Amino acid sequence: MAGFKFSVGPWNVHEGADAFGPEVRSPIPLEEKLEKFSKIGFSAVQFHDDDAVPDINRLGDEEIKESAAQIKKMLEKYGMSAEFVAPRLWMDPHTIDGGFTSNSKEDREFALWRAYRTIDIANVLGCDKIVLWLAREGTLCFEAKDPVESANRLKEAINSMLDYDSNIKILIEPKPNEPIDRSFCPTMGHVMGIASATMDPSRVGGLLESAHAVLAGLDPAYEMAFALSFGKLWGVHLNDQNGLRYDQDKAFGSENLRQAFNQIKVLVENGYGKSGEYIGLDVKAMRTQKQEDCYRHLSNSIEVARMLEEKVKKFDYDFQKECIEERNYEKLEMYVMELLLKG
Ligand code: XUL
Ligand code: MN
Repeated sequence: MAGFKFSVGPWNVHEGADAFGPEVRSPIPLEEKLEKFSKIGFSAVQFHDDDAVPDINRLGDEEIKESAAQIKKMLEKYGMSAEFVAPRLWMDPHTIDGGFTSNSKEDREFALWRAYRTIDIANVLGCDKIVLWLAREGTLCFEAKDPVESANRLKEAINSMLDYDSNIKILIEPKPNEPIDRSFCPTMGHVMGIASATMDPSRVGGLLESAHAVLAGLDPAYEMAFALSFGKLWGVHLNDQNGLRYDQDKAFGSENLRQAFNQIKVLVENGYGKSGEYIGLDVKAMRTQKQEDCYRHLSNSIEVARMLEEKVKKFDYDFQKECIEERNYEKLEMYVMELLLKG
């Protein structure tokens, strides 16, 4: 059977509110989600700091660790691990103008405080990966922030985190837009550039989300491959996206099967997972989905990833070589179509 280990975030089972309409499903307690996740086949959970410690802003540093210890026990009960913790630097009144690149010194300090607490939580949960989705580190109005200073602020914030804890690894999850108009770190190339400029490049890498790459007009498989070539693909968020729209987080493979196949192909061919990396999903159920079947997008995505892994195993590398020698890429392309379409 499939060799990949899968992870998921509690936010992937959500209430279905969107920018134009209210919630359509009722909230599910974290423990119930964890139990269901383990039954579906997930072995790890991705957390935001306040997924693990809901009242984080109101608690002292030690209380935050005590609260995280409860989650650790809950994970153990269901035989699950924590994959990463990510500071949620986009919901708070202090992060209206961004976190690490906010124009307000006080808000930048708040962002770092949350980043340090995120590291504390990760330590309690027993994981060394900190994910930075830099949600509002960009602008709605180009002239509102100095872009050079902003890139420097990002590097400084990452250095402060690396300095705070000598074990943690930082995975930047690039996204070109939404909720901001333009991001300071939109692609995996930017992530590699920032990583190389930090005080310890060996501890800064990337997490590639398929939909974010599509939003940047790029191929997710090539974005993954680029990070792999630096030995820095430490996480993925598989999902799908219908072109340049809002961030859709559709079930993996549901829009572009060939693109999904090539993501799995790149991961399999490069031994992704051999150092303990998870196949993370970041998928959301459609707003129309009823409460009673609100985990189906997750089991569907795992199923598609596994089926595509089987297709990758069937890939005929001798035939590929023959086509390449003949420079007959039409023949190669049809072979891929047949592989995907025939049983
Ligand atoms: C947002 C997104 C986040 C990150 C974690 O687009 O993908 O859920 O994955 O903060
Ligand atoms: Mn994501």
